[in-house]
Amino acid sequence: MSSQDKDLIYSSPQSVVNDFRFDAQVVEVFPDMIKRSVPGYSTIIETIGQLSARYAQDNTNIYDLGCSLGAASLAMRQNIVAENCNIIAIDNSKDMVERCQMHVNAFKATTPCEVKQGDILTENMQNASMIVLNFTLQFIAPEQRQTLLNNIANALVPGGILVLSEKIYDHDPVCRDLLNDLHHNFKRANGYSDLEIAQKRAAIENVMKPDELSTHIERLTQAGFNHATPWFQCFNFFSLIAIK
Ligand code: GEK
Repeated sequence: MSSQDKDLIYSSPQSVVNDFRFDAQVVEVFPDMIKRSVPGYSTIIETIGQLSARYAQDNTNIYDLGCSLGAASLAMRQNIVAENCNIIAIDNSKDMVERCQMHVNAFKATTPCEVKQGDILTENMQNASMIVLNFTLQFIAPEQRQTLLNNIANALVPGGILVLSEKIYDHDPVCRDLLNDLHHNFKRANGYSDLEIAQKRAAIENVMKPDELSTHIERLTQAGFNHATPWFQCFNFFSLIAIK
């Protein structure tokens, strides 16, 4: 990796730490940032690929909501065995979408992948057998999350699956502090300094609002999913599956 690809955004002291944005500066270092910041990210992406082999149904759409650079879309594209599927990768950041399109263009596959700039809150999803929200719901305003989950459940065909990965807020302060400390140790072990960790936390706290696990399960149940369970946890990072 060249030093240009390394996430150094918060490495020098900033007099004012602005709210985090998915802009061109973040796009440049995103693969390094997410791998060094999110425990289990590679495992989750790989498992999304495996799940697409099992759950993608013939003649349906597959949505990757908040696709960033398209890691989940690419994993699904390599693994889907169902015929005549269409992957739709959506992100509202222009910079992310432009780079995602380049990544998608770089790989050949039989399943088409449409990359589009848009707001997942207004996307008219339909005829879907798999929908991925990989660390995206936490950036949606809390009051809009149930409506989005309802739209997702309505868009899925019977037997369709949602993969929902999120950072989780633990209600118990002792457990919360421990999980936060373990996550910070993970970041330190991956080369982030205490200054970088502190400045990133300040930048993200207004834009990323984690829910409790019980809130996620209640929302999924209310949206009409018949089955919902976490399949992955590392520290305060979870991934859930919900099946209609
Ligand atoms: C991955 N899923 O690598 N509409 C569309 N996109 C949105 C919206 C919205 N309303 N709000 C936020 N985003 C990816 C990682 S990152 C998570 C997802 C992270 C987009 C935002 O622009 C960003 O690209 C993405 O959601 C969240 O598997 O960086 O922690």
